[in-house]
Amino acid sequence: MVSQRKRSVCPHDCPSVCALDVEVLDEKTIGRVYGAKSHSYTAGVICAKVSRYAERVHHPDRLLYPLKRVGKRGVGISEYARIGWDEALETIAHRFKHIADEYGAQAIWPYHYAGTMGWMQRDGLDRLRHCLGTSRQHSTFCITLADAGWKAGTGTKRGSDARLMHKSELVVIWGGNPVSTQVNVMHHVTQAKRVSGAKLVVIDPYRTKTAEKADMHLMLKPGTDAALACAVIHVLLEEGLADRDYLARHTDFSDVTEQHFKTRTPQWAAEITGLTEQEIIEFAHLYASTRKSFLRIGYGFTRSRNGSTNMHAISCLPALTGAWTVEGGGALYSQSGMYALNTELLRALDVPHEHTRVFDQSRIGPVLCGDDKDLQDGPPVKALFIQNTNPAVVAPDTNQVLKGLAREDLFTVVHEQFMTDTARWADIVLPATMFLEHDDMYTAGGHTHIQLGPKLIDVPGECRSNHDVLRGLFKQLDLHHPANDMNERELIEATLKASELLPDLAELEKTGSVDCALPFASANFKDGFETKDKRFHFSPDWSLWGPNAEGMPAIADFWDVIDQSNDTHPLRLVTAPARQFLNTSFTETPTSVRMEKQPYLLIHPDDIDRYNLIEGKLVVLGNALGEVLIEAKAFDGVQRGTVVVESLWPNHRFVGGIGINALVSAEAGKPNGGAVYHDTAVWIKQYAGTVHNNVQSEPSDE
Ligand SMILES: Nc1nc2c(c(=O)[nH]1)N[C@H]1C(S)=C(S)[C@@H](COP(=O)(O)OP(=O)(O)OC[C@H]3O[C@@H](n4cnc5c(=O)[nH]c(N)nc54)[C@H](O)[C@@H]3O)O[C@H]1N2
Ligand SMILES: Nc1nc2c(c(=O)[nH]1)N[C@H]1C(S)=C(S)[C@@H](COP(=O)(O)OP(=O)(O)OC[C@H]3O[C@@H](n4cnc5c(=O)[nH]c(N)nc54)[C@H](O)[C@@H]3O)O[C@H]1N2
Ligand code: SF4
Ligand SMILES: [Mo]
Repeated sequence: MVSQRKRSVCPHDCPSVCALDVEVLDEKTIGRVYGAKSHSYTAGVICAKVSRYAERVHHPDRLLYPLKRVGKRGVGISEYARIGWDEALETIAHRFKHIADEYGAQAIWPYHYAGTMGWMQRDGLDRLRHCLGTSRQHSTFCITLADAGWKAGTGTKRGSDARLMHKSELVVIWGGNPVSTQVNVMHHVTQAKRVSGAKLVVIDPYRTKTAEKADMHLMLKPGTDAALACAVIHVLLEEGLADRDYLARHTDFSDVTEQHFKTRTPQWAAEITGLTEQEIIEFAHLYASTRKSFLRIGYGFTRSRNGSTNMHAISCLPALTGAWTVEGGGALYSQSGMYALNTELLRALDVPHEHTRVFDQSRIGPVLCGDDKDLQDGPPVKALFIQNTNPAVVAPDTNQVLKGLAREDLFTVVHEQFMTDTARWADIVLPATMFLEHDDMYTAGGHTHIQLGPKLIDVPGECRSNHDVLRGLFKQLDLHHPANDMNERELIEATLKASELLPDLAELEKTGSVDCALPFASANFKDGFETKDKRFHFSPDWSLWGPNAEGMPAIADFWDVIDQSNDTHPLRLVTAPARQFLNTSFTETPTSVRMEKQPYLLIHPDDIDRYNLIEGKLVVLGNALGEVLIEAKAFDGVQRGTVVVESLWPNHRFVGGIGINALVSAEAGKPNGGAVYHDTAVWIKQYAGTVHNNVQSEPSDE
């Protein structure tokens, strides 16, 4: 076979959802991966880690056969023996039936997240939950706090088309680090600079690679963004820079709102954010200088106990200047709410399921450890069935998670591509296909296309797709659902057919990608927001967006419920994404690991002196939840009192064997839950032990 370029889609959990051109060398092998030039959002740009995907697909450590554990829990591949699929599925079905008989099916918890964003492979697990009557999952790792905050004002989850950024005169990247986390945004920022002479503002607690490119970097304290937003609103109102007409016609702005913002002065915000009054006023003036201001909003500032309120306060800004009314103006958090995909068949929503309990995904530690409140008077969890996620590393409160996974009476199945920190605890490990080895369909957060990712190469070893594993398991459990009579393609076809306003499979297949963008007037809410009164809400009804709205501010405001630093815990920790990893994916590929080297703590040089630390040596970070050993690196791109660890390194990459989420609380953000990854107060001290080499040798990285 002659090498060919074939169209695909990046399956990873990244808003860019890039259209890919994959070099297919033969039936089994890929070469380099490129961004599709013809795609209007991807525009030929993708991140480096995915361009070298051959390292991941053809990795020597890929799981290729079903395994059963014959040795110790938590250790790794040496403790497993190869088995056949029949034995694997029979064992799982047998144990599930046994557990369901003894404790009820709700003692089984199918657990998943977004290791792949393909609808077929990611969301099919709901069918098992619904048809077997197991416990369900409230997914709270990522978007929950942000969603509630954005919807509180706008009533929906969509925003301005990022492809209009070339018309913007000001781009504000707020709480995101797209150079690392969604590189395509930077392509559109470059267009804005070139075509419209745009200025770039970045708002982030540390000098990220994105902040290095900014005309203005506001380096505020983590969790304080709402104070900055409120002070900007104050300046605009006080100095006559607000679009009063827009406020009157399109929002719920009132005298009470006006009085509220009178008290939110730059001086007030300076104290909370650690910025100077001058910086805040300068930013307010810049924001007011043009309506062609594009807010590209990330997740960073929402991963705090007050995360939803931070998002809501920031989402107020375009209403102040009327930026929504012009092309190149407005804001984008995510477009994912604009696709009217009908998932009833895929997720077996037709099967009654409301009676079963729902666990908070981020509270897997307390759930497995038997927390009464989490268990909701139901049986303990006796079995886990995990797809597309690595909770031993990514979930909050690692000590609790590992304690739970270590339970001798817990039966754990992990369906994975690699022997992750989570898979090491499993009784049965199943080998999973990668995106180039199965069919799937993708929608996006950063743009407006629906895309098809077809199977391009042969399946290695005995890997099976999530969909196929579910089909096999249903059979063994004597369960039936029409979705299991279909292969992925048939299920995609049926799903599209049942969805309004979306193309059919034949149309999708023609180019691999169909743009579902709304006309400008709808996209920028000129014909109304999706609230009841069609107005943007400065005073949201938080109870619409989650059950725990008590105490949330009545009008956009800084909500002081974060884990503030104090005398015993003087530092605030941010656990931002590392550039060469994607969550824990790519922590197995040699080039990514080589480039990231090892876990580091970024800390201000003055704090190194203040806490008598030695740069380049191990320090201990700790709080009531745990302790983490990590090497300190002096870095002046951060305020004193803030420290940053770029993640998500596997636990075994830390000298103490436990990673950064050991310090992150499993407390649920309000009003609807949500993990608080960047909201942690810690103490620090020099490590007195003798271990200095932080990189453990692992065969996978040689
Ligand atoms: N400290 C800290 N913790 C965080 C974050 C942070 O910023 N800081 N970020 C949080 C966020 S935003 C998120 S979304 C979560 C993400 O956490 P995860 O969803 O756990 O992370 P991923 O690495 O994206 O994917 C997990 C696994 O899915 C597997 N996988 C991929 N495709 C397939 C497939 O088709 N089938 C099967 N069976 N498996 C597959 C991959 O091999 C990978 O090991 O982490 C959260 N944790
Ligand atoms: N390379 C790489 N790319 C990724 C990922 C990855 O792990 N690595 N993860 C993927 C996933 S699942 C997601 S959800 C997205 C997330 O991507 P982003 O939207 O970029 O969000 P975060 O991961 O939360 O963090 C981004 C930035 O927010 C900053 N931040 C933290 N706290 C605050 C705060 O209180 N205020 C402000 N203003 N900023 C704050 C952090 O310092 C960081 O630079 O990226 C995706 N892309
Ligand atoms: S930027 Fe995001 S969507 Fe694009 S290739 Fe990289 S990880 Fe995938
Ligand atoms: Mo995420």
